[in-house]
Amino acid sequence: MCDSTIPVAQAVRVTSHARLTIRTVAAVSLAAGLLAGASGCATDSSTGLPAPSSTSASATTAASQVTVSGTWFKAAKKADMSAGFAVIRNDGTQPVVIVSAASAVSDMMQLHETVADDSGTMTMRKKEGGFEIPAGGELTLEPGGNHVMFMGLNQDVAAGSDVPLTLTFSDGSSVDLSLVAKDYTGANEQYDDSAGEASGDASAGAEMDMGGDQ
Ligand SMILES: [Cu+2]
Repeated sequence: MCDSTIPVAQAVRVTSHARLTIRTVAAVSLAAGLLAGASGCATDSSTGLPAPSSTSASATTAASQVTVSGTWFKAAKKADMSAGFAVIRNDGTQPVVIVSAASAVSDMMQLHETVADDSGTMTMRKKEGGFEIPAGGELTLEPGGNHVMFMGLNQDVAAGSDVPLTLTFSDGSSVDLSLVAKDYTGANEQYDDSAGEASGDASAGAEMDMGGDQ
């Protein structure tokens, strides 16, 4: 009997600010098998890994390596842009990359970075390649920095309400978050859509009507 402890990423901890669940993702059993093989440890289960809690070794997905805290959302009106923020820590031994975001309150979502343009104006733009978080590292999404952009709300989001947000990683795994909406003013960055021209979604600019519905 082999009882060596494979340093499996810890199960995701849930903070007071984040309700977070992990979607079970297929194809983890293969990775788990490789892990078990690498350890040189004969096992008698299908995965060879200590079962985290429920189903087989979801601990090998990017989503299961991260701990999310401090989630919040800038309260805004329907048709306005807004943004979501959090601190995402990678507890795993491999880098993880967030490649996309989705939410029920906005049909168009982007991962944004904020940079200074030639005149010193802070400008936000699509982060090419997504957000990479190194092993043991932390990504802070905050006003004036990296953030998840909601390009146009399809409903009012008042302070105090919860906003669902799903972040998907490059391996296809994802985390479902709940962001509490807060009133916030500041970080009025410009949006520079020209930076995204290589990505092929030039239509984003045409839909960036901030003038309301009159
Ligand atoms: Cu933005």
